[in-house]
Amino acid sequence: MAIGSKLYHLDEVNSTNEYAKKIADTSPDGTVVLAETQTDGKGRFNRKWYSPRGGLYLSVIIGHENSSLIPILTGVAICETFSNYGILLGLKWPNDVILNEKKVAGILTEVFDTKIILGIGINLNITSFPEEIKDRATSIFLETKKRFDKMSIYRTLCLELDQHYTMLNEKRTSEILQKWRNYSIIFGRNVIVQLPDRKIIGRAIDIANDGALILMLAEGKVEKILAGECQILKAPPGASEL
Ligand code: BT5
Repeated sequence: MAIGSKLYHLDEVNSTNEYAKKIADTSPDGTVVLAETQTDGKGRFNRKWYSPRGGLYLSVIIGHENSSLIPILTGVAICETFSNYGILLGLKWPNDVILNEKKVAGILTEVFDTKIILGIGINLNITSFPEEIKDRATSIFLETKKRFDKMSIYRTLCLELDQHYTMLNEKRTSEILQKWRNYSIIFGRNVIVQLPDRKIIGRAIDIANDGALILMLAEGKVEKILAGECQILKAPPGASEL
């Protein structure tokens, strides 16, 4: 079933991902939960996602497949959605969508029973951010001074998600990865990656077929990172921020 052919459009909810989990086993794949605002929007690792009115918050219920490329194809679908409106977004591994060096959208994929719950938060018409995140977060409105029709963006996003999900099912992963590379803002930049047990510093050089980040380390060794948290370093390696 096409993504978005069944839609639960809520005014307020704790988290669209949580709501989607409740209806997952009785809903067809492609079902979307969309909310105007979330009272307990979630980021990764139990972090909070600031979700005032004006943003676009949705979760898609999808059949469980190899999930590692879902965040990758979702990032591409978000970028392609906005390029239809003349806005060039960028991608930072693994799940950040960036506009003018700040985070404008985030992706949270959760495996739930036999399904994947794909959560997407896009800061669309948000006019301000709390003090704690205002240096790192921005909205489409703040950067372009234009307000966009939420449902029109939503419909374009569903089409893009559907198209890229079909590509994944048809095993056209190299096309998805190539698009991701084209939108990436991290290649050639020095990054610090937080792993559960340590930090790695290196230069981001590519993403692998499974969506892993490939880093070139100072010693010349190449390291593949399957999951982690990546921050772009402004100072050169060896400087104090490290
Ligand atoms: C993410 O987490 O980027 C995933 C965000 C997914 C949100 C969607 S909304 C619909 C669905 N339902 C949910 O409950 N969640 C999903 P992470 O990489 O952990 O980023 C979270 C961090 O980004 C926070 O710790 C803050 O520092 C920052 N942050 C919080 N709210 C933000 C916002 N609206 N825009 C930009 N940055 C934000």
